[in-house]
Amino acid sequence: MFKNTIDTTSTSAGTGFSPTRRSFLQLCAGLAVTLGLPAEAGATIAHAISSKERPPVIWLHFAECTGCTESMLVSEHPALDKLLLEVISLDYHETLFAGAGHQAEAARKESMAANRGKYVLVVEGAIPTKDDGIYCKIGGQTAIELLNECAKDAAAVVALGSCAVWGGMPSATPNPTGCAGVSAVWTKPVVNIPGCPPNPYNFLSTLVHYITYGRMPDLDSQGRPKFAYSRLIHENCERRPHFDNARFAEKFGDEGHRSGWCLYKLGCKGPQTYANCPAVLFDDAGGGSWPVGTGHPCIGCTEKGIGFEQPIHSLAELKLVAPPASYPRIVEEQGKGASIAATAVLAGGIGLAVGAAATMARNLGKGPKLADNADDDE
Ligand code: FSX
Ligand code: SF4
Ligand code: F3S
Repeated sequence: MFKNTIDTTSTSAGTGFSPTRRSFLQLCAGLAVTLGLPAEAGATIAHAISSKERPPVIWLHFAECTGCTESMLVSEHPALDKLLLEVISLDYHETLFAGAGHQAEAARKESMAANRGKYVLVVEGAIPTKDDGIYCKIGGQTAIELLNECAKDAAAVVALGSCAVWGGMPSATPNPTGCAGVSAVWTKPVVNIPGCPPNPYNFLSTLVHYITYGRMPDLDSQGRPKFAYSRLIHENCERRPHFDNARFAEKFGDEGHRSGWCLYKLGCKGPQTYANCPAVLFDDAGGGSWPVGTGHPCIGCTEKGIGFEQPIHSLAELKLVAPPASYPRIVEEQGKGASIAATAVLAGGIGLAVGAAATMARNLGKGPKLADNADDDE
């Protein structure tokens, strides 16, 4: 039995949380790979989780649907929810707390005072900022006041879910309560883990990195962990070969849709969305357990300005030169190859919509470089 943490010596899954040593080590190796570390780092992670003090966590809820917490609770990997609760010391969480009212608030203040400068603050939900924040109050305090009070002495602040990162669904136009992300109120560094809901595995990997190495993982220019948000969904999508060969579902339920073809023409925002959904999947439900895998276009839930703002069926902007059939020939210099008109005809000829063809024509000749996140790539 390890100090203050998980019993990873068990050889039986049992009825409570008691992972076998083998499954625990497998999970740690998986976390290492997700973090972009060699699988051998799994042993370091396992040792850290098993031997270090669990960091105290204060977990706030503001304007949201609580799907972020829900997605943790129904996750596997194995029993990720329970592992998560064993990896951290969850001192305050409004939806999981048995206590309520003054009792719960007292527990929060007590933990914050006892762990000044050591606790991790997790914020779930957007912060209503209009009219001095009166549209979200807990225990008589506005979300703005609570966030400032709890962030002040935190070792790290994590915004979990698109609501907390950039406002998410509650901030959709016309945004009557002025919902915004944590960074609109708390201007010091914040680790942003967007997604509606965010992938629990990304959250756990971030915490495990913090516990193992004493610091948060490397972040991109939007404060997102690079290990999870450096690549476009379109780069790792299992339907990409269909995109590249101009095989598109045109309507829900048509033959292309039933055959698993690309969902671009149904409005998939994978070409504009940075997230590791197709690589990490959700909840160990097997292959295909992510939106596109189930036949629904990605709505860009991780991306500000796309999720809950762009119409679901609008065509995504293509950030990368694609498909390969339309690349300039290797002997032609980039940017000097096929003419705009010629490439537009070519793109149209392979079945892309007119708007997409024009976008592609603009992009052709630029080479496969990320348009936005290039500076963030490791
Ligand atoms: Fe938002 Fe999370 Fe979407 Fe819901 O709490 S990111 S609406 S899944 O629950 O904040
Ligand atoms: Fe996958 Fe969407 Fe890209 Fe098609 S457009 S390959 S469904 S991410
Ligand atoms: Fe969200 Fe798109 Fe992933 S809708 S969950 S970013 S596939």
